[in-house]
Amino acid sequence: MSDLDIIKQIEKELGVTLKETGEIELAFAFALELGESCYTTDTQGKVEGLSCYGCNIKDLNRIALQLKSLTNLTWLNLSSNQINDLEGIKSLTNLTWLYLSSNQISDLEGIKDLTNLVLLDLTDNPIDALPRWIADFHLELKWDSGWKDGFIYFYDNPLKNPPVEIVKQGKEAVKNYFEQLEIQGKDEIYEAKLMIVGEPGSGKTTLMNKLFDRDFSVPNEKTESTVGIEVRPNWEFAIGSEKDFKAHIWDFGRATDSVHAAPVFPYIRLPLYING
Ligand SMILES: Nc1nc2c(ncn2[C@@H]2O[C@H](COP(=O)(O)OP(=O)(O)OP(=O)(O)O)[C@@H](O)[C@H]2O)c(=O)[nH]1
Ligand SMILES: [Mg+2]
Repeated sequence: MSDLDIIKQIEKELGVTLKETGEIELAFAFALELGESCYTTDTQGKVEGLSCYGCNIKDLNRIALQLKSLTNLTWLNLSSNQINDLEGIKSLTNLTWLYLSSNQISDLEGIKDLTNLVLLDLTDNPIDALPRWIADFHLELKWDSGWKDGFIYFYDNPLKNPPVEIVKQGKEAVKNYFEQLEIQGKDEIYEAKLMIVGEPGSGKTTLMNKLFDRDFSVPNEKTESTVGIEVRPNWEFAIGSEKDFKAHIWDFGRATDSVHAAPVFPYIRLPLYING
């Protein structure tokens, strides 16, 4: 079966028309800049580039056999589909450029053996964890989206393990993260800052005292206003897990009410607010 027969099969299976674009540079422009579905052939008429952009592909196995039969295929664009399983491209080891942005990919196992890749675009997928082996993969990791060779692009993925801040620093930092994890293990931190903000005299300090001591009785006489910010650490309470939760309370005083203190909030990491 010729490569063009295979292209026809893919068109039929996906219900799309693929445009012959001639040169790979043109295909690049058509596929990546215009989001077109197209293919490109070499001088022998063998397909070397294929773009099935936005072809509504959920199950890659529908065209896996055809992709495998395109033996000269090095450039593949499957962006803007709903692919979540990469099993269908696992054995396409000739691939050099692979575009998988805007899909439903979270498991990267299918690209592990694609050792000839020079660019892999995984922008805008639901990847929240990277596999350990990615730190030894031959491409550099980049928190970005782009078309420069030498990188795997991860922009717009909800990465937690390792966190985005680590991925932004590149492969060496990711490698270091995994090594530290192996050495030190992982631990959950049940700790937070609790900021009590509100109008002067609205009862912030009283609330803090009550949180620390249930029996604290609300004074009848006028109390002194808080000056600045009073920080009381270690308010502990059970949350039904093996550890108690610990909160460090920040009580904002009259001159540092919510309006005046608002500019400092973004610089205080992970706070909980009570706004009176
Ligand atoms: N009746 C009643 N009085 C309260 C309550 N909470 C606070 N108060 C009284 O309100 C007054 C002000 O309370 P604080 O807790 O000092 O208020 P605050 O928001 O910390 O005030 P600043 O530090 O000046 O901003 C005190 O006289 C308290 O006794 C409450 O729940 N009920
Ligand atoms: Mg106060």
